[in-house]
Amino acid sequence: MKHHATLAAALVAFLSLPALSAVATGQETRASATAKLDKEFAASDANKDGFLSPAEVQARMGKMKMGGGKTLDPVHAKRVAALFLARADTNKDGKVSKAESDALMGAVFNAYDTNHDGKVDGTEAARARAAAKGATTGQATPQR
Ligand SMILES: [Ca+2]
Ligand SMILES: [Ca+2]
Repeated sequence: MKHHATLAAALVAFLSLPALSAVATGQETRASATAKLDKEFAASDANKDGFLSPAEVQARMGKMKMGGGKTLDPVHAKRVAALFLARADTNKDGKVSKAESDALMGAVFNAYDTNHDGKVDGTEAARARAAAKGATTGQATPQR
């Protein structure tokens, strides 16, 4: 199992799959990705305590629109949520703070910004989408 690719892809699926889809021919910068993350975090933090609980992440995953306007089924939503929690919750308190979320987004952004110019362009975004799709269908796409 390709843990790194799967977990990174889970984060991309959580944060920016719709965003990346929208910019298929454009570019995502670190600033624009961060802005989307801020919105996504706020939208996911249902009880507004500043942390994402497993239940909040799972609920958000379950509502997320995937390709073709379909939403994730509960089994996959739970799986992707668990992957996200496992990767993002670095202090292991069972919830994801904004700082933890930001740190993981930065790492994932760097992973997809393969030419390290501070932007994820159309090609890089397409790769990220393919990996995210793999994570949500259970078929992780190898990354290099
Ligand atoms: Ca919360
Ligand atoms: Ca935590």
